[in-house]
Amino acid sequence: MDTPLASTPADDGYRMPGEFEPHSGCWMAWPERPDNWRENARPAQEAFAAVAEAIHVSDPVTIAVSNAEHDRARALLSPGIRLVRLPSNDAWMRDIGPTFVTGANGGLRAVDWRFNAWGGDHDGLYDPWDLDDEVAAQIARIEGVERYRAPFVLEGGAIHVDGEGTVYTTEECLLSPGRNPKLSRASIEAGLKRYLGARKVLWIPRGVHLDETTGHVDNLIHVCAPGVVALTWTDDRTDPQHERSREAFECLSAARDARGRAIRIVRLPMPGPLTMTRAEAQGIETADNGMVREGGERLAGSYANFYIANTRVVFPLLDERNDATAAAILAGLFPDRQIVGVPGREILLGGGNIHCITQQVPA
Ligand code: KQY
Repeated sequence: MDTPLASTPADDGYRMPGEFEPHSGCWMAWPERPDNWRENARPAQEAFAAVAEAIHVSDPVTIAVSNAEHDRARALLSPGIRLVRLPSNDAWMRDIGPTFVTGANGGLRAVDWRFNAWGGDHDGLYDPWDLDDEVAAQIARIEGVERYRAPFVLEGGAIHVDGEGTVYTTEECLLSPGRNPKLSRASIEAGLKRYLGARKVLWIPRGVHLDETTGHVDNLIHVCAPGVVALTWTDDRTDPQHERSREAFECLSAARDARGRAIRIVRLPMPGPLTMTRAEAQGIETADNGMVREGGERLAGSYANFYIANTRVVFPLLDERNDATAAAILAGLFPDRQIVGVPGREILLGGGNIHCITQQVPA
């Protein structure tokens, strides 16, 4: 089982289901690196624990944790949340975990993408990233499922799917020089289709302004159902996000998905603009080959960065002026699920949000 399969999911009739399809569980990882999470990651650990508890009401949660942090995590979490001793360089399970694919016969398999910390030697966020790159294979082993090792760099946050043949991504991210500089757009598109069991790739130009992942699609949009997309939006034409969101809106309005449907686009307000305070920045340690944080820097906050659990949608509370509006829009998009807000600022300070720290296991 530790040797990757030589075929691809498309060869074997597997596909990545939409996140809105049923789950058997959800994986997360425990934050601890002090050069990304302020005050030795203690506030972030509380935020991650709150996300885990909110999801666990609906989807059984497993958290990967280092030996050093195991007991602390155990003390903070409900007994029903499973902890697995599995080290990583940081805690972005969407990006370091496997993307699960399912077969028509109900089989479950894992896709293990190559991971290079969002840009490798070109503009990666830290070095080394070797533990992160091992996580997907370890999770496949723990879940007892066979694994495909994709021959190119990709993170789970760089893609969204509708489960019916459509992949959504951004050019800014997947054509960035730090990921697959030797691959053409056509080969990346072919790789996405083969490893996600998809037929059509919709390329949105850019992601969220100043997103340090270089434009992850999961911070800009969320696929809520086949043919229905939530898009982060600001009406403020002077804000750099306006042009990015408008481009995405125009691109998706003109597109047809793999089934030939027009896409319904629902706008979610952009929180803020939000910035890191000087006190928050001072609580983050500086390290060689790590991230640099400064007070006043703008944060890439987005309500689109939520997790669709079986019975609820867990979204980040980011801005009192907009949280209730975001919740009301999500309630309209997900009438059969409870909408649950969890404080998201501490996660945002690390560079992402709830979608970035979770990875669903399809039922
Ligand atoms: O957004 C994500 N999927 C990951 C964010 C990584 C930030 C690292 N500091």
